[in-house]
Amino acid sequence: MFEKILIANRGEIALRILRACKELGIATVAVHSTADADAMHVRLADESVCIGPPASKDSYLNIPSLLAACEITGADAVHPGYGFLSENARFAEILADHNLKFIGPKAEHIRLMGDKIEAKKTAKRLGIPVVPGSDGGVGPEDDAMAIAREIGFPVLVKAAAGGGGRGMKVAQTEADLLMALSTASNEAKAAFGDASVYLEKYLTKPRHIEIQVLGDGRGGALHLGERDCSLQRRHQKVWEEGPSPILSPEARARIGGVCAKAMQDMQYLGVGTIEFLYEDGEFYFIEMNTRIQVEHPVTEMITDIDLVLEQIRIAAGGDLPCTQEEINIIGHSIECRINAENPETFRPSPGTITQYHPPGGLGVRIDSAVYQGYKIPPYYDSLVGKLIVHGKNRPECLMRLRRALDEIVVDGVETTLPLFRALARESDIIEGDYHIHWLEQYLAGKPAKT
Ligand code: MV4
Repeated sequence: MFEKILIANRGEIALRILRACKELGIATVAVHSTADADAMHVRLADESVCIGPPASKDSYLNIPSLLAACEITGADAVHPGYGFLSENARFAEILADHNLKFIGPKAEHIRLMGDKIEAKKTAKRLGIPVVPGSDGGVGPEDDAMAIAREIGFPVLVKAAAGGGGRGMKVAQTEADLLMALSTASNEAKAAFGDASVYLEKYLTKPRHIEIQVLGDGRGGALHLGERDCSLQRRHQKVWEEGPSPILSPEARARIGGVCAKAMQDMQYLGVGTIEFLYEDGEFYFIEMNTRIQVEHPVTEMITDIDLVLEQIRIAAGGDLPCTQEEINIIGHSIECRINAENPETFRPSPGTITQYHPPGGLGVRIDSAVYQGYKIPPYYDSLVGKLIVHGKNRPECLMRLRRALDEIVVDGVETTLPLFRALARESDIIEGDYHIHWLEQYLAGKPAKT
């Protein structure tokens, strides 16, 4: 097992990783920018190193500074959390070159899944159902119109280097196709330095359902059920839950089995998430994330498996925690991402938290790194914390969610709490009847107060 882990992240996920290290008896090194000197992860770690000025590119993304921090503290492994360097294959390789373990998948798998065209080809080869589309990129030499007609309109133009919704364009009809291709390609070139695009059948009202997987890197792999992350705004997840309100145990076992088998075949190492669109009873692969995700607690609550702890054990060469048969989905869990933003305009609201009272009681979990008097800096994401609730079934989970949302106090900054208090009382949400465009439509129908 590792002796000392450097946590190359900040905020709630740095604290989450710290907790797993404590349980495993592993010493911790926090790194921080000058803006985060008073952060909770710095206070709770065994040691801390300042790695640069506030801008992420000069601190949390600064590889030479991170290597120096490992060197001076004697850390033997690095946990990247999510965001920042978590899906940077080069970083994983550089750590290996310096005899440091990257707590994450093999560099080749991070790189493979970072290229959306290659990821989709791999998924298809491994037997994962994909969205009908062009087999690979569509270049100037290809007859894009013929491919699009074959797929059937509407079609979606996606960037190979994209993900998270950037560089996507819908072509409703043939007349839109050439414009959609050039716009998407130009945007992709500007944003990622890679103009490659591909075509897919555009699914109009799907749900976003993702499967959590865990692999030992030696051909052993499990699936841990799904999370329904359909409630998003501008490609930012807002509310995540598991199990999905609309999936049968048979459908779960079937798609989960396909994903676990695929991870066994590629000898995947560590945690991963296989993202699908789900429409009319069918799953369509869109991408795979090779990191621990923000919404991982939903899966932890319904499986009672500590994903971050298992991630660390597996990176150190350990075995999977159990067999597939030993994984049971227990009850229901919902996570709300509480952001320091205006709940109507979503404008960031950094500043000092003047009053803070986290909710408690049976089935209520808060993953957060804030405290009363903490000043949320303006340089990073606006996540104040995650409220995760669990119940023996969805109605009980919703009941506890409403109770916890009424109890929590976060004063001094604007937060998205009023949005969640409203969502938890909406009939479509209570019935589980929503899709990937539901939240934006709901917000559009509720004009901001003047
Ligand atoms: C799609 C799609 C419809 N059809 N692909 C958006 C982000 C990226 N991960 C994939 N995305 C989509 N891909 C096809 N073929 C609709 C979306 C999409 C979306 C997906 C998941 C959650 C929210 C979304 C919001 C808008 C569009």
